[in-house]
Amino acid sequence: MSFTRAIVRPPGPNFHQGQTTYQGTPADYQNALVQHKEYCGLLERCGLSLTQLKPDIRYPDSTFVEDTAVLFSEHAILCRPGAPTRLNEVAEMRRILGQFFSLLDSIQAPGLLDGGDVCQAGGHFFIGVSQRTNEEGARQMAHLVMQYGYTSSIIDIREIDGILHLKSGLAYIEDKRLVAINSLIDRMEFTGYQVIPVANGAEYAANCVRINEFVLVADGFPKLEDSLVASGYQTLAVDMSEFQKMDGGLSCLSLRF
Ligand code: CIR
Repeated sequence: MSFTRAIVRPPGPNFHQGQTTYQGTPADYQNALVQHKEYCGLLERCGLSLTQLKPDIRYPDSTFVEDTAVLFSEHAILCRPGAPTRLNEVAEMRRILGQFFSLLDSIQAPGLLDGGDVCQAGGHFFIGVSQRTNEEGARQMAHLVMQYGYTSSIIDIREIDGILHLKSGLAYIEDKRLVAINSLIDRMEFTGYQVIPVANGAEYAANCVRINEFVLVADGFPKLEDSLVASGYQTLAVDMSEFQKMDGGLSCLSLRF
């Protein structure tokens, strides 16, 4: 798949007030801005032109734009985020995406779906049911992609500790290859894919992103980078520590298309 654009939104000064399970030192806004800038620089290095939205202090989690929409081919599906504090992030994204996509589908109540639970693997979608995405939201998503000729499988991650979304523990890096945490690795839905495992304790690294000829990875996980390089990929690493404190991964910081 080749990408030419991405939508990003730098964090606002109240970014640390977003949803998180992390209980350590609060995320640092200035440092987050620096990390976000580096992230944007790497997206540009991958060949993407960026649409930078303004920080929106009404929604402290709105830097995690990926949860508001699922984009594929010429299609855009607006999500219905499962955290009530995030539900209205979608309204502005609808307006922005309207500039690029002529037809916008959307997940309808009582369905709830976060973009972080949707992992496209070529013509197939893995759709997570999580603490944020309910069965109805996953079912609607599966139905919408089916209308466009894609297949899907639904993966319930509610019993898996330590991951917020399906993509917190799973990435598709093209070439029929997935990167996955150990608690997902043996799922029968992944039959036919080569799965690159992420070591216990390094689960955060699983949320990597293939963009054109590169795989973007979180800095500080050399074993995964070594495995990717050994499999023939070129990696680019970025420090994500402030976003990790807010339970956010690499993929969440952009919508790529
Ligand atoms: C949240 O809890 O909604 C945000 N603090 C983090 C969202 C991360 N998004 C993602 O993994 N796709």
